[in-house]
Amino acid sequence: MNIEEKLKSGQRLDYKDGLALYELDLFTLGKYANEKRKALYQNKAFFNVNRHINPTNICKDICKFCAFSANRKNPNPYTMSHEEILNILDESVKHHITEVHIVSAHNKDAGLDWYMGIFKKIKERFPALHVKALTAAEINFLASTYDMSYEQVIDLMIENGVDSLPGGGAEIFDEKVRDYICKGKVSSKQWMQIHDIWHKKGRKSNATMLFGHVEKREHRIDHMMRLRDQQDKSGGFNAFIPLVYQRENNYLHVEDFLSSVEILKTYAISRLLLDNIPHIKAYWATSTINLALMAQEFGADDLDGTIEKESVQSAAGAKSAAGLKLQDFLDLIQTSGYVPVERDSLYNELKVYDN
Ligand code: V47
Repeated sequence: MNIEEKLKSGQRLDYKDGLALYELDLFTLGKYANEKRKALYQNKAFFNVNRHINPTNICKDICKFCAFSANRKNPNPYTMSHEEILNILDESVKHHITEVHIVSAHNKDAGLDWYMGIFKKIKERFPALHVKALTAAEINFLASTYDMSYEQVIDLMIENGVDSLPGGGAEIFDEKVRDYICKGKVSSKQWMQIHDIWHKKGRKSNATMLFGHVEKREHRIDHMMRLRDQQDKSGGFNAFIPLVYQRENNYLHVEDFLSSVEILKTYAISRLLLDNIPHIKAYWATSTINLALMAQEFGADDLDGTIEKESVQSAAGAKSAAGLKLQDFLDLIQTSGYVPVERDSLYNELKVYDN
């Protein structure tokens, strides 16, 4: 059976099929991915009104792809005070954000109390705000720094008001590539274990994949297959987010960058392979908003959100530093033929912009 016959048969795809999908031309592949996407969500394009906060850029790890952490290339270390973070949110809630997304570096001086303290204060001041915070890499960092188990850190997070986990820190699971791009950080197994524990607590999380650097197609497919296996066991991933590698101000020397065709193929393949993860997010901060809108025709159904301010990807060249205005976001989605659907962090529909 060739790959198109297998797609038509509705059988579950395997690793080899994933690689074969890359060999299809973009439009054939896109047709199958779009059929799946349309069957699930018709022409809805999901987004949320959110605020990203990156509270510190001081990091004990050196990931070659990272332009955010303070180092020779970015010599401006900072750590926000709790007051600063709360002031930011005072402003953001005026724009009706429903989610705060908090991701930062592995900073020993900030520490466990500092993190748990800010989560608690956010929940006290803004009880309705969904707190999506701490990647598995940060949880691993806190657990090892304070000699705690993952479960102990996770229980503290829940106690202090964290609602869901962002998908960061996954990078590429293949151990060789991972060692090359981010040696010393949370391992692939540990990343999975942390999400497994989180899911077993009845909570939701996301999963990312950083691609377009030194990895090959086979590593992307392997990454997706490992996530699909985990999802079969624990079922708590809401969204898969392929993050397109941004090339500036970092220590990874990449000669060949991905074509838009390869990026769109990767979104489409993720929709077809990850039959058990409901949402595929084209995170516009790394794909550009134009390609994120195109990706809606190639399997993606979500665009992340308005963001307001973003420091991780923009440090490496992405045009996401100031987020996107809600009205611009809506206009872009509508003029590309989709119905913008504002969702909450758990994908409940809050508002459908259908006129
Ligand atoms: O894990 C770092 C990535 C991630 C670069 O869960 C880079 O909804 C591209 O986790 N080029 C953190 N990416 C961001 C993250 C995230 C983002 C959006 C939505 C969600 C979600 C989570 O940023 C890291 C890393 O893979 N990153 N440097 C770079 N040069």
